[in-house]
Amino acid sequence: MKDIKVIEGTFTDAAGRYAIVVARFNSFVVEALLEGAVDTLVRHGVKPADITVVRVPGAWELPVAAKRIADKGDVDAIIALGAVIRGGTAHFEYVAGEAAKGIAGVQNATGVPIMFGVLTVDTIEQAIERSGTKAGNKGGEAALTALEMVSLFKQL
Ligand code: INI
Repeated sequence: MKDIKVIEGTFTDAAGRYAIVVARFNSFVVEALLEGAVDTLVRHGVKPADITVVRVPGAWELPVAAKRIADKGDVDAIIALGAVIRGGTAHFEYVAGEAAKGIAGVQNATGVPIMFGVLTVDTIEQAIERSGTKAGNKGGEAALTALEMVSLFKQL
């Protein structure tokens, strides 16, 4: 990489304002994702006063709430957290698909980085594994990505 200019984010440049949008649906899993996200931000030096938690009913409502927050212009990154767990009908496909598409759309439309911390899993066991047990905590991982993006955007 000699003589090549590389711009990248770090995890040590904590200053920034973060909103965490949290779906209430499947709350036993999603609250664990929220704990992981807050813990990761605070342990990397983000001030609690710079973190705002916004609750919405379900993953379906994450994009529109994220859009409203992004449009206000007072946060540097948004972390969207939810859990969509497959049931016996096609409902899962609609909710998971629109949450993903919607969040991507808001991120691209507003330029505010929005982390996709939404579990889309087949079983409750898979959700539990990803919310603080054997597959880690996807809320914490989303928060790390947010830190990196805020740090990166300060340089771009
Ligand atoms: N919302 C979720 O966050 N996860 C789910 O698994 C889920 N399922 O399976 O139904 C879910 N549905 C609710 C949805 O997000 C909306 O809140 C609801 O349809 C009202 O708009």
